[in-house]
Amino acid sequence: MVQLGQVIGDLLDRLGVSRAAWTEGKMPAVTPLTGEQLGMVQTVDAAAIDERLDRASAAFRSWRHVPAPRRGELVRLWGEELRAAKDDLARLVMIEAGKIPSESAGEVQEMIDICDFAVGLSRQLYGLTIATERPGHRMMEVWHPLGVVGVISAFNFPVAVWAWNAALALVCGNSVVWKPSEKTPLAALAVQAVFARAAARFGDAPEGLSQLLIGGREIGEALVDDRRVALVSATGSTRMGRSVAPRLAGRFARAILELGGNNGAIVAPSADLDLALRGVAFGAMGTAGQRCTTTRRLFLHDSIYDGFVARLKGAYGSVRVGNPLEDEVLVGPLIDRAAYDMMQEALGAAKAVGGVVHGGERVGDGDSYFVKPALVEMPGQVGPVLDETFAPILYVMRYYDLDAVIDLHNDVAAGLSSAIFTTDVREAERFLAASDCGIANVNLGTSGAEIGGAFGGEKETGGGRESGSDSWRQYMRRATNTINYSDALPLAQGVSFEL
Ligand code: UN1
Repeated sequence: MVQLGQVIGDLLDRLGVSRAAWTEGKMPAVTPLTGEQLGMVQTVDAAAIDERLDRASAAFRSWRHVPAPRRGELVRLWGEELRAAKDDLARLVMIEAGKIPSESAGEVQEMIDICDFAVGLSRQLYGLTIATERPGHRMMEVWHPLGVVGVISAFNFPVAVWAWNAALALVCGNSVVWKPSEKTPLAALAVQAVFARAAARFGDAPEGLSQLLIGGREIGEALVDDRRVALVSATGSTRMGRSVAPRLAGRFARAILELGGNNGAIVAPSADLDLALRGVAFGAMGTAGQRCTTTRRLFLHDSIYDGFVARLKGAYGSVRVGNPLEDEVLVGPLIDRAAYDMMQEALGAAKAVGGVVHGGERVGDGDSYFVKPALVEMPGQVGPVLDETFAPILYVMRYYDLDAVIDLHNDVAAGLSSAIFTTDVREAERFLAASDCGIANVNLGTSGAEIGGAFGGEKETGGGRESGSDSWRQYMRRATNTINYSDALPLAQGVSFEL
């Protein structure tokens, strides 16, 4: 126990976080690896939030005038600093969020990737030139910086999700205020310190360009309700989104919502079953089932059902669960006791409606919550299968007809990620055409998206898109400009207004 505290102290010192920030505050920082308290983090009160939003507004007013490629230079330096700090940051994410080493490193890599993407974007924030119906006129659209961007992030991707938002927001000319999860404040302090190093090297970045607001729910609420914040990008539960969305709509602010997922995968009769097994295993058990893209529902064709379930049971039985500091562990802890309780509740509810549960038991005791991933054979898509439980539970169902199973697949509230395993091109295309999710994959699992595509989902997942493709547009406002370079004044639609 003492050892982990020592490790954290060394890591945070190296990453450039002041001791006071995490030892002299009121909010406990806890590791799910042991339940041990690692520090007491300083939080912000209402007055500090107000003052920081003023600073963020001032930073925006100056940063918006910096040419976009120059703004890209700051993000390029940030990417360099992240590369230098990658190992330390990954270790911190491992200790604070409980991820295994390769997933922790992967998360930091995702930050580096989005920085690279954003640097390229900083020279590609194009608008269109549009044909006009009036002679001697030119019409074009121009993208302008938006304002202060608020980011609310979750414990399960404690650093990457902020970076997806911040890297784009910054090249687009905005300032950023970030409310990290109360479960992962140390990672937030660390990546903010890394960013500060990049800003110092950059030289003339405005003070307050990227700020961290650590504390409870009231901070999220302040961001949502404050008219100085032009856009709030919020990742979390659908319940959270339901409270945030109408408040943002009420003041006509922009929202990017990344809410719950209830991701399904179909294994068709023609599937490469070895590949499908690995895809499903990572999708369902990876990150201890705590990704919004985790595979939660598995539809197996009747012809392969028995054999595939047997192999899955083997994989579930042999996967190493434990402290990610130990070798070969693939499944780390749940984030806390509440997550464990919710998992057990869902398994109980599954049994009550005829589910047959394999696994799901707690491993070890004390203040950390490790569980064997659970495989639940379900008689149908009923009970807890309809809801997201943020834990490693995979509900398995049998199907006979592809169209019917695609309908069933779509018949849940969330619409984030989906997958089919098949070698039949018709089946693959029928699935891609019909899946109602923001992400639909063939022959790979539901999780582990690259940053180059737009990330997000439909229905109760919230509709937002982050990271790649044209997600940047949400962080800018579009102006349509029409310029008359003639000496006449023709009106559109042939309207005449002669004085
Ligand atoms: C999340 O779980 O909140 O596609 C984000 C993935 C990761 C991001 C997940 N790139 O699984």
